This record gives sequence, C-alpha cells and structure tokens, in this order.
Amino acid sequence: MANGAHALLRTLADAGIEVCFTNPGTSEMHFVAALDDEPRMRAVLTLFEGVATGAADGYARMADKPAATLLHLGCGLGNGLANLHNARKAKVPIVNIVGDHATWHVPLDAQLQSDIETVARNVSPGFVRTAQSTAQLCGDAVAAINVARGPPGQVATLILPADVSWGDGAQACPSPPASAPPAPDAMRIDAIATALKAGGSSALLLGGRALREPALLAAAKIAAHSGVRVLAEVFPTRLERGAGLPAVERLAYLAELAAVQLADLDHLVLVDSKAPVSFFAYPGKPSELIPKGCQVHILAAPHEAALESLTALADALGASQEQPVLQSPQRPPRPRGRLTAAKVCKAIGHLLPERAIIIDEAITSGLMLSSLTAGAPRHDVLTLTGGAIGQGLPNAIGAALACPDRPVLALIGDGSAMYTIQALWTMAREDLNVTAIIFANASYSVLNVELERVGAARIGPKARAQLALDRPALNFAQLAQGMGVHAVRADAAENFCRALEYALATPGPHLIEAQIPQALSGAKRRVLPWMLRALPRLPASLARTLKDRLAP
Ligand SMILES: Cc1ncc(C[n+]2csc(CCOP(=O)(O)OP(=O)(O)O)c2C)c(N)n1
Ligand SMILES: [Mg+2]
Repeated sequence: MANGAHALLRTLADAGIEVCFTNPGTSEMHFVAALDDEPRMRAVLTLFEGVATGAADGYARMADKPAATLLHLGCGLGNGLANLHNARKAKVPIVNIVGDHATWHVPLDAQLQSDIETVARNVSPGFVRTAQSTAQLCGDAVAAINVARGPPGQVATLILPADVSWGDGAQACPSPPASAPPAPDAMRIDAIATALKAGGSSALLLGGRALREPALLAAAKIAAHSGVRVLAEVFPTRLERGAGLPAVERLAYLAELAAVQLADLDHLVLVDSKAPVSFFAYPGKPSELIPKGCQVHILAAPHEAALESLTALADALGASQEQPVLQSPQRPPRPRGRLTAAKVCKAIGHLLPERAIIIDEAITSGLMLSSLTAGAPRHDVLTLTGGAIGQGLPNAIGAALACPDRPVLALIGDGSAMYTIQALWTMAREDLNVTAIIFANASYSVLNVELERVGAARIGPKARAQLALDRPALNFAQLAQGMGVHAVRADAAENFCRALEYALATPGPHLIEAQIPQALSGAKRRVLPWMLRALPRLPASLARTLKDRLAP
C-alpha cells in the first residue's frame, strides 16, 4: 500500500499528466519526495507561483491536455491567481494540487493557515475539493481530472492536507477517458443555415477550439460559398495562422474599432466564443458591441463540438466541396535603421521559422504584428486571454515543454515582463528553446492611452509617473544573464535581426531587449481618443480605412 502522495502521483500519470510545475513548501514535502518514484512525471521548479500556473496554461494550450501544478497553501495559490484567471478564460485544463496543513492543525490557526477554498473558487468554479482521507484521495483526483478535461477545459483545484498526503492505505485510481463534446443539434444548425441563406450581412465569430486548422478550413468553405465573414475573438487561446491556412480577421482590442468591424452585421454566429463586449466601460460609451438589429446565433457553445458544428453547417449550406481561400506566402523585407516596435514585428515576419509558436504579450508594441506575420510560415499564436499581464514568459515555458521540437518566440512588453521575470531562470534550467523579445519602451504605454480615453479631467506629473518605467532604467539583458539566459540589447534593426537569427539558430533560451520608443506617443496618442470618439459618426468606408490604419 502506497502513501497518499505516491498514489496521487500514479493516478495523475496514469491519466496522462506528464508535467507538474512546482513551487513547494513544508506541507508538500511528501508529494515532493514521491516524485522520484514516478518516472512518468516531469517536475519543473518555478520561482514564483504565477510562473507555475502560467506555464501550466501554456502547456495545456499546446499539448491539449492538462499539466499539474504543486502550490503551497492559500498564499501560494493566491500568488498564482492571475495566470489561473487567464487559463480559466482560455478554457484550458489545469489540475492544481494545493498543499494544506494536516487536518488537526487547521483549527490552531497557525501562521500559514488561510481559507484556501475561497481563494480557489474564483478561478476554479467547477471543482474545488479538500481531500478528507488518504483512502478517498485518488477518487478525488480522478474527479478533478475529469472536470479539468471538460469539455470545456477548466481549472480544477484539489487541496491536499499534509496528513492525507503522508497517510498510508491509498490506491491509485484509473481515470475514465476524456468525454467527447456533444454533437451539434441538427435543428439549430438548420435554423442558422436558413438565416444565413436569407441574405444580409453575416459573420462567424470563432473562439476557443474553433481557431485550429480543421475548424478554420470549415469556416473558410462557408465564407467562400456564402460570403459570410470570418472573425476571431480578440484574445484567442490558440490561433493557427500563416501561409497555407485561411486568414481570419481578429476583433480589435479597442472597442470603438471592434464596433467598426461589427457595424453592418445582420447575423453573428458564435462558435466557441462569446458575444463581444468592450474590455472596460468608458463614460458615455456602450459596453456591448453587437450592433442594434443584429441577430446573435450560438452554433457551438464552449462545451459543444465546434468543428463538427461548423462541418455540419457547411453541409447544410452546400459548402462542403467549396475551395477555401488560403493565405499566400509573403514576408516583409528586412528592416533597417533605428529600431521601433513596428520594425521588430517586421523582423519577426521576415525571419519567422516554420512551425513557430508566438506568445503575444507585446501590448502596444504588437499593433503591427498580425499584418506583418500574416503570410509567414504557418505558426500558432497564444494571447492574453484574461487580460491579466505576466502571462507571456510563463506561457512560453509550458509551450516549449509541450512542443520541444518547435521554436517559441515570446513577445513581451517591458511592464508585463517584470511581473513574472523569474520565468527566465526556469527556461535556463530546463534548457528550453525560447526566444524572449522584450519591448523595452520604458513605459506602461497602453495606460497612457487609457488615461486619455477615460476622460480624466487633468493629467498631472504624479499621474504620469505611475505609468513610467524609466527611472531607474531597467536592463533586461543583465536581468536575463543573472538568471543564466543568454541575452543582448538591440537599438538598431540590423543588430536586432542578427540577434534574432543567432537566437533561432542556437538551442536553449535567449533574450533580446529591443530598445524602442513607444508605438503610440506624442501627437498620435493625443489624436487617438478624439478619433475614436469620431468613428461612429464617420461614413462606414472611412471608418474602416481608419481602423485598418490603426490596427491592421
Ligand atoms: C495583473 C494585471 N495588473 C495590471 C494590469 C494593468 N495593465 C494593463 S497593461 C499594463 C502595462 C503594460 O505595459 P507593457 O507590458 O510595458 O506594455 P506597453 O503598454 O508598454 O505596450 C498594465 C499595468 C493588468 N492588465 N493585469
Ligand atoms: Mg512598455
């Protein structure tokens, strides 16, 4: 008979969970000790819980199965919350194992005692359970795995009291195979096909699992046959794109621009996505982005089969034999001269290797990324699904572990990078093929834009100082070197391109600090709020042109 920790690890490994991202403490020591007896489980130490949870998220996005995390009581879980929030919005599976005090120690209110379940519920609404006995532990783990796998994928949290972990008499339990999503409802599909055939302006809004190649192809056939537009949600969990794949138009982050994209629609068909709403509320502006009179249809809810639903809709429309329009190969030229955010994106478009995984947390510096990489070799893009920054570097760890034969490019704003900078140490320790590109604009640049957009009455120096990172100046190359990662700085396009070529050709992690000005500053930034306010009153074609200029 095994102790609880041994049986738990065997249960996880039997279910195909192969990686555990850890940051342990005393209450998890039996779990840590048991790791050496389970050769199927890779244990990856992270130096902050937000790195562990973000890595588990990136892993799940690319592996299509959960990783586990090992976290230390309520405080450790709390440190990991922001990236668990991003994972929840991404609808990816994660199994959190959170150590707790031994059951009889809890009432004593010792120093680290806290209400773990309350912390967990925010990100783990579908499954929070504190294991009560060693005998039942593996049954609890199977229940957690089941909920995590979905569909849709969820964050499940199993709290593991120390005495349940060290107790004897546990037996590993087999997990049932992941359940398949329910098949599409024939009546609903017919109703949507009828609505689309009636004419008018229609679009599919793809999210979640509907942004992978097979679903994109089905959607592109519908588009080619019926003139329906294909849109993608603002922040996709994982978008497959590039030469040879159908191109989709992503909704813009700025609500005013997204409203332009949605303006003329009579029908919007949701496929594993939500009806779009503004990221934040602004005085005097609408929060819902669906235009008046537009009918919203749900083709596939997140728990339903997105691909099968799109295929069935293509059949119902008679579009299954249609030739989808595919993106042709096309790269921007090699950039030259003083480095800017757009030139970094251009260099990436120029040099992107086959089957790369791009993690996009470039914030304002990534405005041109989409258009400059549209015709690059096919690649995956993972984005900031829940808007909680500090996701990108951890995500890159998970993606690189899930796909060791694929290059990972993590494009990160300097402000975002500092939330989870410790991720670099884990990249070095695990020798991961990640190239981190830091957009060092010395600013929370996007918040300068937001400050103007919210219509704050007066913007003084104290306010501005809350958004500036220039005093003291950060040196990312030195930070990376201090954590064992090869790193350089670049302030010209020529040396940036050389650094990127070297990083892509040399195994192991690299960091390139791109020293750039803010993409939106000066007159451009001052005109932006004014232009956004004017958009709804402009003729549709002019509004569209302006939108494409700003966020192509
Ligand atoms: C967890 C969390 N804290 C704070 C914020 C607010 N926030 C949004 S963007 C941002 C700054 C981003 O700065 P950077 O990564 O340098 O990108 P830039 O705006 O310069 O392009 C902040 C602080 C957030 N979204 N999430
Ligand atoms: Mg910045």
